[in-house]
Amino acid sequence: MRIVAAKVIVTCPDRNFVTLKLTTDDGLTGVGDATLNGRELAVASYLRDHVCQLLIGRDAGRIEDTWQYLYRGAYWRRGPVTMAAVAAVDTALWDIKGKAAGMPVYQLIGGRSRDAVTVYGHATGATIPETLDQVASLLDQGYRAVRVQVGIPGLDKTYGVPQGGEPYEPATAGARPEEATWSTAKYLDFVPSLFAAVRERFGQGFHLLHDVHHRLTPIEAARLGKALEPYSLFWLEDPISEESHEGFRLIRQHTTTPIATGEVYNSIWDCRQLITEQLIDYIRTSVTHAGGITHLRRIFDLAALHHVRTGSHGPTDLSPVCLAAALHVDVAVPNFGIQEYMPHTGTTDAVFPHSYRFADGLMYPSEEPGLGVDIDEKAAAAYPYRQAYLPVNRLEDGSMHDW
Ligand code: CS2
Ligand code: MG
Repeated sequence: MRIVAAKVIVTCPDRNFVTLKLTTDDGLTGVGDATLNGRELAVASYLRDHVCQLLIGRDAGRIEDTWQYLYRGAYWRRGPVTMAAVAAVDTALWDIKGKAAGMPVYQLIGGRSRDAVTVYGHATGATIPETLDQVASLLDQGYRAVRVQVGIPGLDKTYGVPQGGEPYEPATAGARPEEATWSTAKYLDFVPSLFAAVRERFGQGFHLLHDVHHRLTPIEAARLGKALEPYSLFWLEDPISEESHEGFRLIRQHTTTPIATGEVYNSIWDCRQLITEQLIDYIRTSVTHAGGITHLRRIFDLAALHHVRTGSHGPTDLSPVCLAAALHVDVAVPNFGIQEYMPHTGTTDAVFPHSYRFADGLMYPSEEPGLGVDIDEKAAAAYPYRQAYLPVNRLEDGSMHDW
């Protein structure tokens, strides 16, 4: 089973996606997501100009060897661009292997460890009442876990809060990133009242999550974690920027609020210390940004040894190909925690036909051979790439800050 074609498809049905499609000499195809929000063309070029030609003629069945070949062989290892490219190849090869074996991929990675995948949905609003209404709607749909975000009085834009009623998409089309203003003081003063309002109205009967989105110092995060303890959060996500692992140690010293991080990590080496020293409770690495199914399982296996559970990143800026693959991993790994689920738009779903499904707060991976997702190249061709950037954040005095 030799690879005879490797195609990179860039499409923009509402937002940009980069997909790798591999074809073998016996006509099997496999797809992999390589989308890196705001830097899509860098990964597309890495694949087109450096990787695709290396795949032609290779034995499609040698997934681990191909992973090592692309990782070690690049000499320049790790990093978001390289690992998204390696991930796309790896994911496509698992898709092909499942089709060749006539089995869904989860059967190839150990079979089911559970009947379904618990997901969390996003409730967000410019005001607390708006967010509460979204919580109510998600609970009505059967969600057992809800992430809440809210606008902060005095700040024009806040992470996770859509502008103008549009579905939330952080990257905005244009030649320059939008600039937002941030105030930690305004945020820390206001955000606990959101959790008080949620628990007061809906009680404790569901998991409650929040994404700080990398914006606090360790002591500020410790203070927030402590202030939110009465509301028994499932997790507080990305409280600080991820480079400094010591910062998590300081947070741990002050609060028992569970901590999740890892969506911007690209390899096991980025999160090994946090996992082995149990400085976090959930690891949020994703199939697309952490080197594919092969490497993600390595990270999750290490986490399983250290009481750390999975909580994969699943925003709409990762394609349905990534979500399909994530559900196969989620249903198989022993230390599953939860999966993020932001439904893609109908236009995007039409470009990426798939057979995974959502029902009553749970998701089910496809039962078809392979991953159970594909890309409709004709439909994709109708949506050319549009330059878009993630916002940047500045403090009120103009200093650059983490977005
Ligand atoms: C976020 C993402 O979903 C999340 O947890 O952190 O929405 C993140 O902002 C985007 O993926 C960035 O592209
Ligand atoms: Mg996040």
